Amino acid sequence: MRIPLITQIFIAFVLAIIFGAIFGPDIAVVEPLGDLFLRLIQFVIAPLVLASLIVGVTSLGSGKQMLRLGGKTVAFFLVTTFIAVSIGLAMGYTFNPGEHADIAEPTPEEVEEETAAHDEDVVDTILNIVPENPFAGLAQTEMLQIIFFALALGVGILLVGERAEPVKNFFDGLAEVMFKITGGIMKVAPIGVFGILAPVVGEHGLSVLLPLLMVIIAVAVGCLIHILLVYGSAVKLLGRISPWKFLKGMSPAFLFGFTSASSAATLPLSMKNVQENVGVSNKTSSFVLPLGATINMDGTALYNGVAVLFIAQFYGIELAFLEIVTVMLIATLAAIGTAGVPGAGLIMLTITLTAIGLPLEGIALVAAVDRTLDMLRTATNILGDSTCAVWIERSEHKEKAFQPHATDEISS
Ligand code: DAS
Repeated sequence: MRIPLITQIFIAFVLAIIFGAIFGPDIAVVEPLGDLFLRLIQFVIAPLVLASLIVGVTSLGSGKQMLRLGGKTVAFFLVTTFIAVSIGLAMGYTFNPGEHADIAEPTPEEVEEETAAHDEDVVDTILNIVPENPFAGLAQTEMLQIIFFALALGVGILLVGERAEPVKNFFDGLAEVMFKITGGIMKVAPIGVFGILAPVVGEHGLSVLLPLLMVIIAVAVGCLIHILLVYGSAVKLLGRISPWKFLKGMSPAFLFGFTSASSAATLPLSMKNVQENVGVSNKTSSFVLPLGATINMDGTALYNGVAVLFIAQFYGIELAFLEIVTVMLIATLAAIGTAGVPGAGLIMLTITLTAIGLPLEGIALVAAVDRTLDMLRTATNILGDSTCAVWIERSEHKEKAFQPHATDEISS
């Protein structure tokens, strides 16, 4: 009987606590296991982001009508994702989950050095988004440059159309290969989590883990705010339907997304609910929801905001304003390349941490409670996709919109 990966990671987390508590600082001997896991994650990040982002952009399809509808849909996704990561950062600053970690406070000289390393001029940061050489950006894992390169290639493929089909197929294949390799790497995540976490507990004691509870609370409160405020007002003001009717109608998909932690697995139920209970047409839901399950991740972006601040606080690193802006940009754009499968948000967090130079070891800390966090962010992702479908339905069909109708069996 195969133990699910997320359970294996949780078992590794418990073992790390036990061994850390028993052996104390001597457990540092297992650190290379964690370092190896982190190097494996860093090894896939650049090609994974490049290929998955290009696939996300080119999944808009070609043709004027598709590009118009796709443009509106992606614009909505980007706005709500940007708001989500902002709410996540606000929750991180409100709950300060990593503040009470008793990791040794850095000396003033270290803080001076660290801050200097993070301080950058606004203009330089913005100019640095555009790579002088895209392959150099890839080689140095310059996240914003990789994202810029991927968006440019994706849009270029869309504009060239038919003749660029071989290029599109190449990146479709590369994305699939990179997801497969990432899946393989995630299989050794339990060993990596143990190798990273046990020395942290060994050196700093059990109390160092209390902040994880605060991370879960911060993400849960943030998702609730995002759902009630952002989605509630969007369906009311843009869709001109009752938020209560919308939330009630989407509740089966919301709950399935929560338990399965997979937007992709929830897609058939989301489409059924949004058509039968909310009244969005099959045409609109068949375009918006599959696209949303692939490139729209409000819950994941919100989680990124909380987790980045938690890890910075945990390691006593003060983020500069520009780094906060970078996090918002990365979390918004990287969501396009994050797959709707369990644990995808953890990979996206790696991208954000790499972009602003925060310790990747923080991944092992949040990985331990990732399953709970994944349920919260996936359920939010589901509602984000259907909120967009409500707006598109109203904007495309005006007064003829929202005729609830039975759906024939939707192929998953
Ligand atoms: N589990 C992902 C999803 O299916 C979200 C995530 O991992 O952040 O939407």
